[in-house]
Amino acid sequence: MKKTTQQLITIANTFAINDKIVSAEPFGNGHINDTYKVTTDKGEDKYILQRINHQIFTDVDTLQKNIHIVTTHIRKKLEEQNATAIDRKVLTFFPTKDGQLYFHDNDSYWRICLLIPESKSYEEVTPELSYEAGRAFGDFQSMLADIPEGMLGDTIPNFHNMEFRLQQFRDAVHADSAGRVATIKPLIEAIEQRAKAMCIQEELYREGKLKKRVNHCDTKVNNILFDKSGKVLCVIDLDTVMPGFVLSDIGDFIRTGANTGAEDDTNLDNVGVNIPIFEAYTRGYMETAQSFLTPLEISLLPYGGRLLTYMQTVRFLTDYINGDTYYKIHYPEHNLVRTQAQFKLLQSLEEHAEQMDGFMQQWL
Ligand code: ADP
Ligand code: GN1
Ligand code: MG
Repeated sequence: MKKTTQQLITIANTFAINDKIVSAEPFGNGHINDTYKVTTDKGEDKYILQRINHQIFTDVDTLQKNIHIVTTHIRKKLEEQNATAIDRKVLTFFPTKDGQLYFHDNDSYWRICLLIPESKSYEEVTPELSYEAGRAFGDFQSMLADIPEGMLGDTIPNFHNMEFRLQQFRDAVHADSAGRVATIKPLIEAIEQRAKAMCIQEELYREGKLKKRVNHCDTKVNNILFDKSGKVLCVIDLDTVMPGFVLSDIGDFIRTGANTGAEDDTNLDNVGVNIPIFEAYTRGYMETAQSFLTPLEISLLPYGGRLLTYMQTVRFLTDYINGDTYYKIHYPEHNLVRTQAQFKLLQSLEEHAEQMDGFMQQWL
């Protein structure tokens, strides 16, 4: 249910913050949660209020506990490194006045954190920003590497499990609940042709050759905050931090940051891989992640870009087939447009596979 500004203000004031909130307005470009910037009576834009999408994150308790563990863990690491301005480098969440990690108002779940001032998220990056992002996500993974196994729950089970995503896709095609399957046969075929080659992570895992690590699992370029000088401040959007395969995190960045077009570009001529962005990200990432990656993981990093782009093609098309029940859409065919743009990017990544795979040789 949509909330009035007054209702949002009342919700924000249920949290244990030392400020009086007087206004709230929509903020950012996420596809999942509802994000608001809230302002205090002193005129400061000081907090981010979010309604958690509990149709998608059905276990809000596990979700908020994960975020609490992850942010506390990173804060401790930063303190040990004597880092300065820690509140700009890790998200700071506030409990409710009665000590809960979130607030439930009968129809929705809410949380509040500090808005990181003078920060910026990008939909498009330069090679310089990409290099910084690579370093930041490598750092992020290495800071979380010592979280004991079993401590974090799966906020969305099988989130980046390609076999599972294909199963959901095939179920959707079979049910054809929105009557759209007949119009998208070539896309369905293109997905099926690649299905086996895109499930090698799950196979390698079963063979004991690939292990799980704590990943961010949504390393879209707009989930990083930069400062004015182009240095990374903070990794945000921690809903999906959970154990998974390491390729997820480089993959989603290549998918979003190293795309010459937009995720939902209507002009497919705009869409393709931006090699300098890929190379800059990889260089930054290898600087902070090389110490914990295995040679197999290193050699597969560009495959991660193809995999996550393929996975997103499958997920957008599945949602289109299901009648648009998952992602927020801005017009009726939006999920189909997103699918076509992702598929075009996938084809471009495939054309450049040899070159991108070859780039990893310097670390092998
Ligand atoms: P979603 O899950 O819907 O993508 P995000 O948590 O990524 O939601 O937030 C959406 C956008 O809001 C981000 O891309 C970023 O621009 C902005 N944002 C979120 N948290 C903060 C914060 N603490 N400080 C500044 N900006 C933020
Ligand atoms: C969603 O929340 P947001 O917009 O950062 C999605 C990701 C997709 C992405 C596609 C929980 O991310 O997995 O890759 O959209 N998050 C969830 O843009 O499904
Ligand atoms: Mg986001």
